[in-house]
Amino acid sequence: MATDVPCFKVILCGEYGVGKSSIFRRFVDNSFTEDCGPRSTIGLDHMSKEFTVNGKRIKLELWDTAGIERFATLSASYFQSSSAAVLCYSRVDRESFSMLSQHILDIIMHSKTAKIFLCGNKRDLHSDDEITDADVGSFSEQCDTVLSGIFTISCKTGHGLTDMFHTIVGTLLIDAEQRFDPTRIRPHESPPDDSTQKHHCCS
Ligand SMILES: Nc1nc2c(ncn2[C@@H]2O[C@H](COP(=O)(O)OP(=O)(O)OP(=O)(O)O)[C@@H](O)[C@H]2O)c(=O)[nH]1
Ligand SMILES: [Mg+2]
Repeated sequence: MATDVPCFKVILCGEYGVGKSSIFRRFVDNSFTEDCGPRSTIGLDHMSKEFTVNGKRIKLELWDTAGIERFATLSASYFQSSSAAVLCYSRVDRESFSMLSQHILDIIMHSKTAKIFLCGNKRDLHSDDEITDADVGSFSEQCDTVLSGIFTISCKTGHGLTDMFHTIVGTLLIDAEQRFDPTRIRPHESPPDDSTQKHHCCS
């Protein structure tokens, strides 16, 4: 059945083990698996869900792949027509944090349209070398306007996930409305004729 509900494709990105599939599972059925079985996601998975944001119905289609896929050729189709990328790192894995710039380059290279949202997962865990808010702050300053939002979540406790999905969807909706703002389209206005243009040009 045809539906007028706008749909946004959102992809999960980031190093292996940061919790992309855990975010996906929270999204799908609000579950969490401590032991995910085989270590890495193989291939692709996607699932869509409808939300109501600011009184508007929208569909979010979330895509998951393995962190290792960064090096594989399926990248192009994964990124294709995505509205947003949730770029994940683990708060207790500094390596995953230092790889963020590389992932940002990948996203920008493969998708002209995707807004990038930074997501620090495993907030429930602590380590001596954990990523601090100051680390995140200075990284986002370096990124200038590249990041459209910054979140800290825990897939284990569920902290911050609903808020993250709602904020992402809200941001995408506002962006889409601004780009297709009907008040900026004036269909009944005649284009300036040649004489008008000449008048301006020669005056
Ligand atoms: N304590 C804690 N563990 C988490 C959290 N999120 C994920 N994990 C665990 O981290 C491990 C890796 O999570 P995945 O969701 O498989 O990570 P991934 O990014 O999909 O990994 P790849 O598919 O290999 O790229 C699993 O054992 C999860 O249970 C969290 O918020 N807190
Ligand atoms: Mg995975």
